[in-house]
Amino acid sequence: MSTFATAVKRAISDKSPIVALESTIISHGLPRPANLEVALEVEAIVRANGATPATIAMIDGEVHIGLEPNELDRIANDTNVAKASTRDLAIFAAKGFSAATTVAATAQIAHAAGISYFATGGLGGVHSGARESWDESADLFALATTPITVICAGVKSILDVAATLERLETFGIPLIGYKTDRFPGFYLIDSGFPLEHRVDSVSEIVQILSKRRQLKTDNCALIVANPVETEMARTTHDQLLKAGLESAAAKNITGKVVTPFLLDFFHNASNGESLRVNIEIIKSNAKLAAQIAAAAQ
Ligand code: PSU
Ligand code: MN
Repeated sequence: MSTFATAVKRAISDKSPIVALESTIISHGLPRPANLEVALEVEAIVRANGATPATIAMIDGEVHIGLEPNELDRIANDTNVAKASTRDLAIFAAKGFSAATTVAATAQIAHAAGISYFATGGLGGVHSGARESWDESADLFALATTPITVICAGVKSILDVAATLERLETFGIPLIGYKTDRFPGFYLIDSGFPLEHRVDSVSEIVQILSKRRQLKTDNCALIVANPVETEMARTTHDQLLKAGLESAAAKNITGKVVTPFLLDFFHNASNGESLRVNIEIIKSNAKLAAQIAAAAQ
């Protein structure tokens, strides 16, 4: 059912560290041609920090764990690549479609393949207006049921952050800040909400992971929140957020296209600023994920 890239196959047999990477950010989260450049750089960062990258996607109905360069190119440049959450995987597989995987789908595929570390940009969560729309990312439920360590810059600031934090608590998903006491807001260093738990080193994270196994509380994800270093200008951010949400509402954007729409709105309207931050985020999370994976060996 799944095809493993050569390097990933080797890493599995050597029992050397592997970091899973999602592909929705490549095909639906970043504009071309930056998306392919970033995807390649992110893989190089994982390697430079002692782990093997495994970018996950579906190609012609087949799940790929690790992409060869031509496959990464296809995910980045083929406009027919769909967005697959967990529920879409079997349907797309049966139809022979190609699709990028979200955090939810990537986490589940990675776990099934025995991969324990996963880097992404920002997690999906509860959308603003969810009281009426019920729009809540499938990422939350997947993280509640998948044992994996996810390194991210918090949740996208386009979401209802307070509601998302409550849902993470309800689902029992542990959340730790890396060198921060504040929950990061993707484009922003601080989403405005505090974190209960902070760590200041990779070794502390490794210790927590080992305690999770001992206490058998490792049946869900552990989220490591790693804030961006140079955030987006706050005034630009707040203006764009308001305009983006208004535009989505005016255009009746619903369902799985909401997140790509808003990310694209930010990229178009921020003069490259949101793109710069988005790239910094994914690179820095990939680095930290590789360091954790290598240290946990
Ligand atoms: N973070 C990014 N860019 C993205 C995403 C996250 O920096 O494109 C994607 C992830 O794949 C995440 C998805 O799982 O957005 C959430 O989509 P939704 O809100 O429809 O669940
Ligand atoms: Mn949604």
